[in-house]
Amino acid sequence: MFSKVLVANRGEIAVRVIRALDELGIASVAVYSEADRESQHVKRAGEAYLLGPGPAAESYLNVDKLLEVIEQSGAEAVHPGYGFLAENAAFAKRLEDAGITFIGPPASAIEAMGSKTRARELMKEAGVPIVPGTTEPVEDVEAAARIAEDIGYPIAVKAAGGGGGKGFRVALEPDKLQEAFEGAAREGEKFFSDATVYLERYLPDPRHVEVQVLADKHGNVVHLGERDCSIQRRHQKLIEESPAPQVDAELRARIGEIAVEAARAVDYHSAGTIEGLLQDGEYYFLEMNTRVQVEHCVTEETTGVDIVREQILIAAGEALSFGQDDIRWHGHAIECRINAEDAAKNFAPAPGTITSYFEPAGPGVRIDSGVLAGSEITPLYDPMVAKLIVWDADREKATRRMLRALDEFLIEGVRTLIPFHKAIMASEQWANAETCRDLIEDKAWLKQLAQPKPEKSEDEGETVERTYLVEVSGKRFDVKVRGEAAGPAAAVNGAVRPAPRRERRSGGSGGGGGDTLTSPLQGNVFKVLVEQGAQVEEGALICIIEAMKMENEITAHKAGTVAELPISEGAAVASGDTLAVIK
Ligand code: MV4
Repeated sequence: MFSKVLVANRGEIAVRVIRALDELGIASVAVYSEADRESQHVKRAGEAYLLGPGPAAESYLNVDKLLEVIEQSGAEAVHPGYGFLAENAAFAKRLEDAGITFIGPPASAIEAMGSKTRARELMKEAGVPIVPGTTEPVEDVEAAARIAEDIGYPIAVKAAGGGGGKGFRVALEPDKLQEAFEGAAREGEKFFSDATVYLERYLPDPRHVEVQVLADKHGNVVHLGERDCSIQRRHQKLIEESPAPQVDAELRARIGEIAVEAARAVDYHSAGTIEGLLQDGEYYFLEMNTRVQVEHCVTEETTGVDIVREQILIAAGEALSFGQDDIRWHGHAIECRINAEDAAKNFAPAPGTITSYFEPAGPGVRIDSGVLAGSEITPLYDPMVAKLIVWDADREKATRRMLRALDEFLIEGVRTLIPFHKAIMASEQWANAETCRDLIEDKAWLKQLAQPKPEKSEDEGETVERTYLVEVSGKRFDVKVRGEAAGPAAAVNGAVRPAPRRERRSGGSGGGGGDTLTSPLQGNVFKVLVEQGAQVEEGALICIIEAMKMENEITAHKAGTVAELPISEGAAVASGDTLAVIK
């Protein structure tokens, strides 16, 4: 067994891995960026090393610096978490070459599954069902048009280097194919330096169902059942559950076997996930994620298997201590991702400092998070603040428990998806186990989730909400007072009236003062959707800023005329930069 392991990640997953290491009696080494000096993962680890400045390219993705720290610390193995270097075959290979154990699959398996066309080819050979379509790259639009006639419309065009929905376009009919083809190729080139695309039949209303597998280095492979992750927005999963509502024991055994075959086909070891589409009882392989996933927790809750601990034991060469027949599933688990985002404003990132933080607890409640009161949610990284996972005997009870836990969860200072999750959990669509796609796209429905400005708001003239204790004839009432940020409510509180600000710094898609729309984050302008002089409504899409491989929609903070538009596609912007002036 290892005596010291380095965790090459941050946030909740770094804390999760450190917890597993603690329980195994293994010393932990954290790494951090300048933006993460005060982060929980740093404080919880046995020792910690600075990697570099905030941007991931200069810190969490800096392989040379990481190798230096690995040597300096004497760590024998590295856990990559998810994101960052987790599915980087070159990184896994460099560790292998340096005699350091990568707590993950062999570099060859990462590579094989990294190319989606290669993965489809391998799976087809192994007898794993794939979505009907090509396993070879499609040369050009003309070739695509010929092949598409055979597959039949609608057609999904996907980038070979993609995954998770990047470089995914749909052509509903032949005259839309060129646009879809070029869009997918462009995005593939941009994000993966690979313009290769392939075609699939587009399934109109599938469920996203994925199977968790564990494989050791001795040829033992088991599956831990499935998760349903159909509630997504722009390919970002928001809610996951296990078991999948549409999967019974028989189907579970069938798709479990498919997943085990898929893992065997690439000589897999470690934890992995086979993602697929389920439609009308048919299961089709989509891609394999060669890492521990954000949503692994729901499977841990229903099976009792500690997936991260198993990853570490497998990497150390131990054989799995259980077989397929030992796996039993109990009850129902649901996970809600608590992101610092504003659902009422196109899910715009809502970075800031968490001023109050109180986690729910009680029976069947689990929180995986990396923050406390005082933590800063920086626009540099993923906006996930915490994962709220509940378990109960069945789906209906788990839903009530989730609603109760969401009610207990108090996060102040930043806007979060808590109101969004409450609304989904209380919806008829969720109760009927529908994908809720119409709700997530319904601007009017989302608008009613608008949250008052966080208490610390420095924007004048905006509504904030505060809670006061009032006793009337000895009975206690919590009275919520909504008022102007620097108005009477603040005066009652004894707060100092903040100086008016000339410009909003964290604009983006917030409401409020001034004509200037500023960037809430650092990134690159991916698309500009308006022209100078255009009339826009409040909430209209102005541009898309790409940061950390995520596309962030920036919407107009007010209605008016676009008087200035000092941005162009491809240009870099910093947080606070002016994107548009709307008069
Ligand atoms: C598809 C699809 C329909 N047909 N592929 C790809 C990445 C992942 N985020 C979902 N992806 C899809 N691939 C074909 N051939 C539909 C989706 C899809 C989806 C599937 C199930 C549940 C929710 C979804 C949301 C967006 C896209």
